[in-house]
Amino acid sequence: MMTGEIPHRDTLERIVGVLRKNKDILILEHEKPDGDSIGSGLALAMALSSLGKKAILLSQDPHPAMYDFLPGRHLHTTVSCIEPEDVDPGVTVFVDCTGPDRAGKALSYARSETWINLDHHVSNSGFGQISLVDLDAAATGELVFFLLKLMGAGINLDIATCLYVALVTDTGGFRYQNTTPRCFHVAAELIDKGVNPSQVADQLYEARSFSSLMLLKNALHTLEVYKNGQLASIDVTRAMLEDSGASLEDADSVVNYPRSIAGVEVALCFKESLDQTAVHLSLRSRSKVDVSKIAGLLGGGGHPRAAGAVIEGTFEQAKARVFGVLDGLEIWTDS
Ligand SMILES: [Mn+2]
Repeated sequence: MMTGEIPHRDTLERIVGVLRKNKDILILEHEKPDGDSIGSGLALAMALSSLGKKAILLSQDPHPAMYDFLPGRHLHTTVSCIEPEDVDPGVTVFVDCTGPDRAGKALSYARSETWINLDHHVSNSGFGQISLVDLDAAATGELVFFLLKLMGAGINLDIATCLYVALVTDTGGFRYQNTTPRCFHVAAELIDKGVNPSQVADQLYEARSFSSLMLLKNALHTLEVYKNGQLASIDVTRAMLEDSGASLEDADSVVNYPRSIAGVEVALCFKESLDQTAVHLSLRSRSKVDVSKIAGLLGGGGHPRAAGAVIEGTFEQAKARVFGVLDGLEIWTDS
């Protein structure tokens, strides 16, 4: 099966032109990188390396351990391991970043004149000399796939695995509303390259740590529903993290549990920061409510079905503020 036509051919050709002209290429992920940012970044870095480029994939934060199985890790580094002076990129590619600031501390390394913006978030600011923001792309990895095809970079099994992980993670295992025919066509081509879907799923979803389950056990005690069962909320406190020995990244999947309740449209997960000065809010919705707008009201952003915000203050203050905003929305029905 082939994906046939390449979308955004003109923009992608401009990007290929810039990448061809430059030897030193810096690729930036967003803070707290997810499977899409990591998979897209590693795939692009490996492909550029295979074309003789000096590609560095850089992020503010380390990759979560669940992605340790991915190839190409030798091309990735974090800001704590390299100085800005050690990097002299001719071009910088931002993957999966709504704006330059999303790169966090890695932004100060982007000293090239040219920035390329590859993303699929509705809240993308359109930054960069060349910007390709495709809201129909299930993942940024889908855009990297077409870029590599156009560039004539061979998509080997290593690159295919990274792109496949980008697709799987951003679609929640091909379950969310962003799962499109095109996304499946790309996935099929990657499987043709040798990706083993069940092995990848095993690595991503069936290899949890005991401590992450203990964290979930504690968090489930706080599960509550509101608004006639349309809103559900769960808490992850610092104490729960300490008791369970789980990591902050283990808390990322907790929001899926309130979202999985029948009838729930909006799910919230409140995660207390380790210094207890802020709360990280994750928002998810099932099919109707655009949670990126709710996150926007709280100073955050994201996708219609998955968004987030950081709220300063104690746990109680942050929760009160969020519920105050949610109470003011006319999205809840009586039955
Ligand atoms: Mn993404």
